[in-house]
Amino acid sequence: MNRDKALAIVKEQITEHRYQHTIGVMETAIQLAKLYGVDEKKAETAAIFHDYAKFRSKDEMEQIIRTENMPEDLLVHNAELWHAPVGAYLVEKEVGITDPDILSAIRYHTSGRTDMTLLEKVIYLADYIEPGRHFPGVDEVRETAKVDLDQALVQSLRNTISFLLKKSQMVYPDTIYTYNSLILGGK
Ligand code: DGI
Ligand code: FE
Ligand code: FE
Ligand code: FE
Repeated sequence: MNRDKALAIVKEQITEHRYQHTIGVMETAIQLAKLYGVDEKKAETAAIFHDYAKFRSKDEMEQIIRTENMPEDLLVHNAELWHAPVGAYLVEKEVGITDPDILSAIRYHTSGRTDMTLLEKVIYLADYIEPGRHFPGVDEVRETAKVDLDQALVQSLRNTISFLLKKSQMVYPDTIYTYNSLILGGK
């Protein structure tokens, strides 16, 4: 889809602040795609739509998770996780994007998964390091992202998992599996 059309569609769904984040993710994802040999157009489209469902109500998201047979374990974990798989579903249904690579990059942009594709990794990382992000440790991940995609992912997962641990929040198993699979892959 044409970039301006895609941006106009997503702008209707999210706040101005989230829209600025989306632009940052788009620009970062294109840079990473160039660097790591990923389809730039797919990276652009996945980035633009990655947070499409961010402002849907919990009720609507829960309904979709149940009726579309998404992993039910999502429902006992943090609701922050829901907008990713629900977003992949709604982007296909409402926007008409059918490319499975793009949809899976949206689906796994929050939790990650084992054996992520390069496009999934690019979107996951772009979401974490786009210029509007100011987490502790993000600058280290930005530097690593220029030289080692997997190592940058490991660092971002480590930061996210320890952030959740410090807040005594649950950690979704797929996030741990993602971390483990990257550590294993690096050996
Ligand atoms: O939607 P964004 O804010 O751009 O970013 P995101 O889709 O990566 O959502 C990250 C949020 O999800 C972050 O505030 C942490 C929260 N979260 C809660 N439980 C988990 C989790 N993130 C991961 N990766 N794993 C969890 O178990
Ligand atoms: Fe998100
Ligand atoms: Fe993320
Ligand atoms: Fe995001």
